[in-house]
Amino acid sequence: MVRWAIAATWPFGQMAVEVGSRLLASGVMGIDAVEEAVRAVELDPSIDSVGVGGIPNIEGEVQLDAALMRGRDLAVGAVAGVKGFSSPVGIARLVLEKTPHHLLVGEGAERYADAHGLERSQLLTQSSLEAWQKRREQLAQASSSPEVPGSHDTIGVVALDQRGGITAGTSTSGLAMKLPGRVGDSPLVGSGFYADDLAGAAVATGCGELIMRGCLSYAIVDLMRSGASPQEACGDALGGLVRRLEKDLPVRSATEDMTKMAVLAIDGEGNVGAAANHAEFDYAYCTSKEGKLHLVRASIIN
Ligand code: SD4
Repeated sequence: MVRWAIAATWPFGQMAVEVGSRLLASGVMGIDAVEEAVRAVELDPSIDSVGVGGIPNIEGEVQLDAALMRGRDLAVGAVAGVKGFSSPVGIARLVLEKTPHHLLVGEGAERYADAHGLERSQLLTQSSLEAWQKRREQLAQASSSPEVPGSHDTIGVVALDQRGGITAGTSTSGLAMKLPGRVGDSPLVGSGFYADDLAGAAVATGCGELIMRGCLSYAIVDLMRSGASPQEACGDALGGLVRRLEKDLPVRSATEDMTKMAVLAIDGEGNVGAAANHAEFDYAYCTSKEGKLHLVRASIIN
């Protein structure tokens, strides 16, 4: 029997899984393990799509989105469009634990973090500034709206703890060169994340505008509630959205960042599944059964 399990999006999810596995093995609650797992990625300046060193918006400012969901009581804490804090997931945790609300945005979230003694910090690094300058030049040269390569990636973590608790967490700087105030799927319950102890948890990464059209994470958890495995639920939910959108958008075997989507899910037995509409989605996972970190490429949905 699997006592605990954790999975995270993208190769940088390996760091999250390492941190989270240690905590889950020691018996902490899933929400603590997921918060710390997400935070490890947020604080690493070399990861250019999350937290410190994240991709700036079109005006050169880093605006972050993050969330946590506790499957025991479906409680949510989320923040959107937050500037100047290295770990937005920490603010999301405060929202979940200490407010009657679920989502705080922009200045309100920042003032709330100040009031709880979280330190302000500089998010723009030399390399994120240089990447922004380069993208700005590309945009200026292109006649129509160009594809901005390598322009997004969310850390999404799902976990099962030793008490059977299921948690989901996300954090991202969102799309490169987004308009100030643009919010993606990552802090939106049901779109970028969902967790229910009675069914499982899911997180999404990719183009938030498309992910939210399908409320993808909720759709996946709902399929698991009806008996689908995480793998079946991810494939069916993402496949359904792709079928729904494909006559208007190039979402099948997507090659452009603005049409790429990927999802990752876990159930109450620690089974993990994933799906993507492109061939580049890797995810990391570890369970108590083997105690070994795996990095796996998700198969592309057909
Ligand atoms: C967003 N879904 O803000 C996020 C970005 C992302 O892989 O995950 N990209 O739309």
